[in-house]
Amino acid sequence: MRFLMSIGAVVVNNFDIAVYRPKSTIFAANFSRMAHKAGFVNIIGNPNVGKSTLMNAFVGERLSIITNKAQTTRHRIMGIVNGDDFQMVYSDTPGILKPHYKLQEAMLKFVDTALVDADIIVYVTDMVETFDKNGEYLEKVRKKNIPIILLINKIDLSNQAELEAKIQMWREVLPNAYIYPVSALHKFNTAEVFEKIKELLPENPPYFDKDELTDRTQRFFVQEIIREKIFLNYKKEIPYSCEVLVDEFKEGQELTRIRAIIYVSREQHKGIIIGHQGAALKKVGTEARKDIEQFVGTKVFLELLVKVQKDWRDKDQNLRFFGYEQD
Ligand SMILES: Nc1nc2c(ncn2[C@@H]2O[C@H](COP(=O)(O)OP(=O)(O)OP(=O)(O)O)[C@@H](O)[C@H]2O)c(=O)[nH]1
Ligand SMILES: [Mg+2]
Repeated sequence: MRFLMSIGAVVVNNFDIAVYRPKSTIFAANFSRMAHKAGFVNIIGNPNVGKSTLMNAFVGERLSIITNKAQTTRHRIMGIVNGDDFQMVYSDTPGILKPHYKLQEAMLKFVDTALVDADIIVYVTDMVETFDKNGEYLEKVRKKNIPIILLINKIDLSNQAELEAKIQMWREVLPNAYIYPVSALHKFNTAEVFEKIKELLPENPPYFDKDELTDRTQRFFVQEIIREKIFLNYKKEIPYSCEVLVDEFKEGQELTRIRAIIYVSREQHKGIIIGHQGAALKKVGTEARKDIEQFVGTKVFLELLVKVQKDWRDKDQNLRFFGYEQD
């Protein structure tokens, strides 16, 4: 099969790729014609490989925030795609890592639950990483008796020979996976993966109302948008020191008033967030407000405050307060 990868009229790359099926087809499907399909399609993988970009591409909405820094996603976020006879419940999850503080432990727990309740696992890797990173999670994936789809993302950064070598390597590592080379950024081959997921969904009644898009609240997405702007505007450890909570959310017909607090884990970080004469915080506020206006569909008045919550990343009580507790 020949795939032409193009963005508009510009051909970015020209790949000649077979879509690899599992060596053993253990998931023979036999659906009655009118059966309803539904399932949890859980996206997992190492940090920064493009999980959130993929989830947004599948769902067709900008639900998860995306930055070029690792560990952007901290929660499990569901994105639901509904059809007359199917419901796909996608979950974006934090990248797999070796935890160094309690926040990271909580992030990893979201991955663990996603591994347990998945009907289909979408394991994401990219053209850069090697399979031995976080090998124990791959072992867990390998042992699952459910369909596994392995996505090799960011193929736009690569070439045919490198890709073929990668596919060969992953066929050895996950012999039962359906392997798809993709570029989530350019939506290359993602529609084909979407169709495959639909085909592999198990027969189930819907888990959520058919008009639901996500399990998260508007407040949550506002917090995430602000966090995204922090990730994009500050360097080094600063974004990792921050958490955002919406403190007030008043919806009006034409104007939504939002007050959010940015919590930092150290006193010194407060000044950096605010910047000289408040310029840095103002920039974050302006960028966030524009996105929030699009999201809520009204004009937005956004007030941002900065507070120190010392070492919040290592305190159970703080983590609960910030919503990192699991059911
Ligand atoms: N070149 C290229 N970049 C991509 C592609 N997909 C995602 N990216 C970029 O990779 C970076 C990380 O993307 P995310 O979707 O945030 O990755 P993630 O796996 O969710 O990362 P964490 O939440 O930190 O675990 C961003 O800068 C994306 O724009 C792709 O297909 N090609
Ligand atoms: Mg992410």
